[in-house]
Amino acid sequence: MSRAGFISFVGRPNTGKSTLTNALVGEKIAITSDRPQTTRKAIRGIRNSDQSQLIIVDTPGLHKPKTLLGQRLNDLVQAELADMDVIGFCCPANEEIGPGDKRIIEQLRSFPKSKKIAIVTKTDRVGPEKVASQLMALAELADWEQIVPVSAKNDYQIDLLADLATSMMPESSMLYPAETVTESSMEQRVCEEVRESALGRLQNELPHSLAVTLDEWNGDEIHLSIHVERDSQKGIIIGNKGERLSEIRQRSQRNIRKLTGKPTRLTLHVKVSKDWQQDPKLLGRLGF
Ligand SMILES: Nc1nc2c(ncn2[C@@H]2O[C@H](COP(=O)(O)OP(=O)(O)OP(=O)(O)O)[C@@H](O)[C@H]2O)c(=O)[nH]1
Ligand SMILES: [Mg+2]
Repeated sequence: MSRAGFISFVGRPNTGKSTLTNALVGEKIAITSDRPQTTRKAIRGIRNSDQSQLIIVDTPGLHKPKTLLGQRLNDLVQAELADMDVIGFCCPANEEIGPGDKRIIEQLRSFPKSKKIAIVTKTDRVGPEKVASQLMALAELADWEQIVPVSAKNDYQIDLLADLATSMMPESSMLYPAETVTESSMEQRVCEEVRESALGRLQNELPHSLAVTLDEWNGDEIHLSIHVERDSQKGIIIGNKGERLSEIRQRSQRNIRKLTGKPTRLTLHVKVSKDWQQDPKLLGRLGF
């Protein structure tokens, strides 16, 4: 009998949830960056094998919300967790466990039906003693079924984590067609590629202010809008003589061509959607 079911990764922003999701799926289905709050949707990735299907739900990092968007992202995570077979709490090896982590662990008690495991991420960033002390510190905080150290960067214990999670799944026939890797549409993935390229080139608070929407997809031509919150941010994205926008376009175009397998051409527009993170109407229009 085959096994299939759902595991969701939760944790503070920037703890490596999306990178781990990609490593388990074996393909980039979620964007990643060193800016917190990179993920803004629950993204489903699927790891397929002959006898099992592991559906991985990558979620936005949980944090104290400062905006209506932040509040909606937190609510979205809570809603996702209700249906999980397993919840994997992610905590990086190279950061002290703090109040933010403890608050999330506390919240996990509201989901008694899901099995809980703790995952220590980014073990390549520290020595073995620090990994061991992180494992012990986590063990004190909750009654985990398992605690697993991994490094997505070095492919350390990724297969082991997959086997372990699969063994915790119910017996079930396959839930998706065998070759499916994600539920995200090509349109969503294209928008996310543009946002990832932009995130990599910005500093401070601006990353939070970005959203990307698709205006038109016509054969090999794709037109997208990068939304910012204020007029002053428009200039920053465009850069001196349009240099930054041109870099963002080139980099995302390269990544999108890998996705489509075609000589796709991007056109990017920068738009001001005033204070969209706080505006219920604009949030709705941008898909939140
Ligand atoms: N060295 C190292 N860095 C990692 C590893 N996993 C993730 N990172 C880095 O950590 C940063 C955050 O990774 P993400 O996967 O985007 O983190 P996240 O938890 O999804 O973040 P949010 O979506 O903002 O909640 C990125 O710069 C990654 O490259 C790892 O195993 N080793
Ligand atoms: Mg993420």
